[in-house]
Amino acid sequence: MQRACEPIKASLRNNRNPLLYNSFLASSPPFVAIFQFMSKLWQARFFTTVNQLRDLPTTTAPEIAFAGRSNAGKSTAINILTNQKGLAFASKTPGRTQHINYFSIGGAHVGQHRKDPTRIDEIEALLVDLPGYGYAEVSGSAKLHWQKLLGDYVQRREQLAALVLIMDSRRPFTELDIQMLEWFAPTGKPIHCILTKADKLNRNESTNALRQARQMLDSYVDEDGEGFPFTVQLFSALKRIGIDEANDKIIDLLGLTDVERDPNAVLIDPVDSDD
Ligand SMILES: Nc1nc2c(ncn2[C@@H]2O[C@H](COP(=O)(O)OP(=O)(O)OP(=O)(O)O)[C@@H](O)[C@H]2O)c(=O)[nH]1
Ligand SMILES: [Mg+2]
Repeated sequence: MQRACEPIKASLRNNRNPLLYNSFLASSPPFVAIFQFMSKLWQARFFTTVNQLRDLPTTTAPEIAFAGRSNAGKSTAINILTNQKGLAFASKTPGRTQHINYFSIGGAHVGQHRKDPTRIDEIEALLVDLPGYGYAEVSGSAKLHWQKLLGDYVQRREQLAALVLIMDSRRPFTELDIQMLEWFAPTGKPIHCILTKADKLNRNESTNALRQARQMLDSYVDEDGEGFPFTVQLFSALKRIGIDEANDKIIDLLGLTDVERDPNAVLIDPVDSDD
């Protein structure tokens, strides 16, 4: 079985379409038993986009939101983690993600019928790409609208299992990042900080950035002197640093079980550097 499938497998790989490739594996049960390699996050597909809290989906599956300053690399991180180049719209122009974009995991026959409707009751988890904050050129009223929307969303959304706070490793914990952290901390839910663009730092700078971030997070304690469930890691979409660590953390925070990964799986090309 393994040998018979090899030419088809190779041709699908050459197509560089992980969905097609995965669908082939999914449709070949004996094969799957031999090669189970993709992350569950690779199953992500666009679900919906919303602009007002009242339009948030009525799904009950746990969701994890990617928050951070505009241009920090949220959309890029989603693309790398889902291994889909164009899933979340990443761009050199700050302020590109202006709506709340939802991507679903589960509820679809991965890649087999790309356009088949997602079965809402079968969705296992959702990834949420939030609009970036701190983008200077947004008008005052639009800024207020987004700030209120983000604050209300992270504080009130019950389905939100955890927050991924994406920060540029060269300038983490800006005033608005701290505001986001302090909005969410009282919920008692975990925050996983991802220090992106680590390719811009040398080894020493990376070590320092991580240590300082840990110190910053450890400085938060509740009224009983207990720390918060905050974690941090380095990440680079460009050099593929920290991708497995982020994947495993997100899978865990969403309560999913990942499949074993194959080191030969087809990966999307690295992103363009922004500067
Ligand atoms: N060097 C480097 N550049 C990166 C990395 N991640 C993202 N970028 C670049 O940073 C720019 C912004 O990335 P996005 O993912 O669009 O940022 P965003 O946080 O979604 O921005 P908004 O949608 O405006 O909130 C793009 O040019 C990316 O290619 C990285 O790890 N290293
Ligand atoms: Mg974006």
